[in-house]
Amino acid sequence: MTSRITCVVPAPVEVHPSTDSFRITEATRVRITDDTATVGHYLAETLGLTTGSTGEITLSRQSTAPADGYQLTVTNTAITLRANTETGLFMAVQTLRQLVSDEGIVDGGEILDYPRFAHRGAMLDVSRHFFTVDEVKRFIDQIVQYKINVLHLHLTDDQGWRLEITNWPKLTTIGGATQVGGGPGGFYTQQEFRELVAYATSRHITLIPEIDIPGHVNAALVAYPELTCDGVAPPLFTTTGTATGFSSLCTDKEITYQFIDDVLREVAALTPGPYLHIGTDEAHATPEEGYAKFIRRALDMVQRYGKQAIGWHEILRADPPTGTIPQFWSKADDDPRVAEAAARGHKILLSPANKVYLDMKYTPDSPIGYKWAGYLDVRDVYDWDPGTYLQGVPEEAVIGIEAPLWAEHLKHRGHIDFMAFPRLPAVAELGWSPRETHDWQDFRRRLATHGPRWTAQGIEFYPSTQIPWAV
Ligand code: NGO
Repeated sequence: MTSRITCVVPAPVEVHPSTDSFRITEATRVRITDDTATVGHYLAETLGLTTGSTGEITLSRQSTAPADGYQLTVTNTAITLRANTETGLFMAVQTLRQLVSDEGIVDGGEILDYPRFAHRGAMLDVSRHFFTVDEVKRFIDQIVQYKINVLHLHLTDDQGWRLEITNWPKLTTIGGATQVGGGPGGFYTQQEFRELVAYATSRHITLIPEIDIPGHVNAALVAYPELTCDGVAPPLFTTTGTATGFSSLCTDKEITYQFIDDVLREVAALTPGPYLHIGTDEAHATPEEGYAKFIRRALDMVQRYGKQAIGWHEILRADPPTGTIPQFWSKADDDPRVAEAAARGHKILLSPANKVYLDMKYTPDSPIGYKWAGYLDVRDVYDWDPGTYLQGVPEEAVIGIEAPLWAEHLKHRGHIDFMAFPRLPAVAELGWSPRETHDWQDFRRRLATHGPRWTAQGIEFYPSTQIPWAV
């Protein structure tokens, strides 16, 4: 049996296995001090241990690892987690969890670890199919195990508006009433959304809310027909349709700007993180001139409410200021407009559809998913380099990577599991691990040992034939 310390995902910067091993028993305690209490309690809760003023498992806020990195040492008698920040300690806990066997044996050795990219994200679309607060919390607990630190929530689209806006209540009572397939849909009250944000924060996840404008807004137009140019309410949209980008806010009406100002102000106030995502993709029903004017006004609002804007890469059509982050999502590895933006100083967020769109089928036999960007089995998702992938976009310009999970085909949480696992851990490794550790054969060997762990956690993963799963 190979040591679990050689099976960590994402691969750590340095791993030095030893012949020691620590046995966790009912008597094992986590030592809590003032500056490590929060993560210490989380660790104890996760491993089912008690805490005390002494203990064999200790956490320390002094480390030679860079911020958000950590050191982890396991000997026969002690486990030590060291980091300069709480986030670093939290990451150390995630690694430690992977070292514990069912019998409580922790393989010995030393790890030094820190992330390659700052932004390691997953996106969940709660518009096409609605997912409850508990379902999103469950997803958060799944992804933090792989050191994902950003959750982007796609809160609005043609099929449903999922966040309560107090000044525009019909957005949710009417616009949130259904979903793809015509089911009951749903939405988050502001109180529920705050609860989600707090949960994410407690897991060292930055939550990025997305309000997709000026296109992808059919649900809002049903609720408030005054936002259309002809004033006529369209019907609710409960299919995936054949046309994308068929709806648009009317960029010539002043009420449109009152509307987005209210929405962006309320969303900013609910969000402690630095970013607001304003969509901007596939605005095919918005006239070109209206698009640029609209985006610039929206960007001014985002800035006024103290946030930094992210938009799908079409946002570059409006020549936004360099603080705006384009999220690249096409399936080509070359986009001159994105390369120019990087050269001007924009940070780029990478979500190439043919690499990390988790709504794509794995193979032609997959029961759910799209295939417009290709079939993406684990190796397709793993075998590329975000630092060199997009022509003219050097590693320094890349803020990180994000795997979108669009939900046209995700009817329940089992579908989230199936599409995210095992692919999301592959994306997480691209975001976290140094390029030098990148090795498909070694990755499949390590990943194989995680299958039983997912099964124990009730994650209904896809057993890709590319991985030699352990049983
Ligand atoms: C596109 C589109 C989404 C779809 C998704 C499906 C972007 C940024 N806009 O990605 O509305 O849900 O494809 O794969």
